Amino acid sequence: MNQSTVEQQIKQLRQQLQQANYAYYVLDNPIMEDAVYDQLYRKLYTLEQHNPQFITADSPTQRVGEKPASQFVSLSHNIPLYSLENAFNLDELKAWENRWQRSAKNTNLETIEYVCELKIDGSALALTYENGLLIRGVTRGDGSTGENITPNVRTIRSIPLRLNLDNPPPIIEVRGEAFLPLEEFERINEEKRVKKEALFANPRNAAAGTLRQLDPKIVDQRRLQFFAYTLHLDDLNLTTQWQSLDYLKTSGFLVNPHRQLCKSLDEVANYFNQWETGRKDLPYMTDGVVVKINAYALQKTLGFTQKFPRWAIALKYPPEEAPTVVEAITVNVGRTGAVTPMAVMKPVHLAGTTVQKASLHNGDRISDLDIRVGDTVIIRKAGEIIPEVVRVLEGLRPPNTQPYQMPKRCPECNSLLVRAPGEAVIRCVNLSCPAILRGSLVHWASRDALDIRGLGEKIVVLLINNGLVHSIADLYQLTPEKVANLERMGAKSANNLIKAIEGSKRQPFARVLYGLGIRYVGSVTANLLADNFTNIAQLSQTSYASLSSIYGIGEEIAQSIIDWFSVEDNHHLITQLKKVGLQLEATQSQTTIVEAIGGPLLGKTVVITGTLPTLKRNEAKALIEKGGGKVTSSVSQRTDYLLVGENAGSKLIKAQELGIKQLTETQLLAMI
Ligand code: 3B8
Repeated sequence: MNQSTVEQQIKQLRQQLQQANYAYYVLDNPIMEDAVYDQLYRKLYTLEQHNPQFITADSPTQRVGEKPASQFVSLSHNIPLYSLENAFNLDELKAWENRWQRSAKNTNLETIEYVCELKIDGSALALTYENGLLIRGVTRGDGSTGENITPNVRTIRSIPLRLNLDNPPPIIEVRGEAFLPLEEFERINEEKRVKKEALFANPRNAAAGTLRQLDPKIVDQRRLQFFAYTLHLDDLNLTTQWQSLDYLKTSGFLVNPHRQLCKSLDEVANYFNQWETGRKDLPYMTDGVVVKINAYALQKTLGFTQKFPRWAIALKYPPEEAPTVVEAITVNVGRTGAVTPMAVMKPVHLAGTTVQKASLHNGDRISDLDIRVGDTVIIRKAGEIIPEVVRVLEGLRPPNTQPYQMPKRCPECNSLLVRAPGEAVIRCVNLSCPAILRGSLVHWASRDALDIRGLGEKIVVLLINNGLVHSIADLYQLTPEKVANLERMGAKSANNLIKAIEGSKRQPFARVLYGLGIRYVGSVTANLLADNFTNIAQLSQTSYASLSSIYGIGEEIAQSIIDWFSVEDNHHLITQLKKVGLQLEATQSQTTIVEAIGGPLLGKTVVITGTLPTLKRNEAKALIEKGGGKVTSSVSQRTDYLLVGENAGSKLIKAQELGIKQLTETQLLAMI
């Protein structure tokens, strides 16, 4: 092969690989198989190795530099890299609008355009391209001086080494956010966990830490990505931020697709609210929304303060994760006897509330995460629920800490704790443990159960400690006189409490069932039971089979109900509750499906297949359930009937093989 053919071939390969890279990393729309890419890459690599005179900086083979840097060199930014001012709510956003309007008095708000972008939680980078070629990548640093991390920047596949422009400008600076996709962040931390190295606290730290890695090979293994969001170009045909984003996209950058042009702060607020939940489904971290004035002319008029541009602001979402220090680990015994460890922490602000306690779930989780007293941890509030500890910042661990040991004995009654096989929780199984009684009473009085106002944990503890209450039924023996003797209880609150307890006798059957605190019987299941059983006697005598045939009651729930009624004390409790007048029968409206008990399909499992002549699938299902049956989706040994319609497929064949009885729609209708 002569020199010019080699050069030609190298060029062609490079072009093919560049296109493939762009399609894969930017468009997320691969144009060739990975194996094909690898083959072409290897071919290019070999050709270049034999003809080093043809190696160019923008070759895909040159993304990962050979040698680790000994240190990074500081570089001053030609144009400072400002950061953004923060607004923490919509009022502060409005205040910002008022402020910029005062400095640009004659702007007409009717014609204002804001560009909203998601605020990517990563690390800002400034990239310089000379004649289309990436020559430099620098971190933000303090805004005026950053570090030259070009070799690392080159490993980021969504950063083009050469701009995708026919006539690239002589010089252009592109700014954006380098970030680690969440999946990649988890992978890296998992790898670190295995190697027993300190974990990264969050994707932002992980991205920043990776960019400052001296060995580009390590950077290359951690697949960073980059969203471009501004450009600085001398000869500017572009007049708006929106156009610039389009320009960046055409030049070959990854631009976040979720941008939006808004004509008022109301529209901005909508965008912000929409992404508050939407962002949880994104594969990368966002911590707010960036609001920018679209028109460059107005941006120029407004200019910058010492620290920030006046024409842009970050509207932040409340943080859902925060670091704090574990001051103690305590255990809590719940009403089921489950022993739950809790971290007591230095109070910290999180998603709008002050948090001091976090659930640690169970002993296994504590040892998996190796949470110790004294550790700095990251806590997270997922939705509205109790915060949890997500990880330990092991680098901040003080000396002489000890791994945590779960207690062997119940902290309340000192009996030995038990761990059932296959379960992560340990339990106190002493039925007279005060913690269990306390938990049961608090649950009985809770809002979705009997809703007894004024009977919270503090009063429950007082009642128990003064020997006034030994079971739920004892609540109904209390009198205003007995209660008024308790500390901090006046005559009035004593009366109110007794009234509230009396009032609970009118609560419907379903709430009583829920209040009993049968394991796995939440509000929904309790309602289902009240719908299916006329009274508690009927429920207590039912079989496992008929319970589990109720749609919505799985095997675990059914077994738990059977177990509960097998305890003698529980029968005693029910007798007492009945005596004092609690609702242990379903009212009329709750018994509409009571025909199900003893229905023609009682305890039978039915699978539906094919198109039925008149009934829709959900209608057939409702009918089967009305008859006491249960509908499942696949045919097995346990299927009793196959309801067959037209064009039945593999389910029919399987049912025939297993000798399962078949039903037609007409037969079903006749039955029920
Ligand atoms: C001006 C504009 C800083 C930023 C900016 O997703 C400025 O625009 C900036 F001085 O930091 N993290 C974004 C993001 C960050 C910035 C930005 N736009 N989308 C981000």
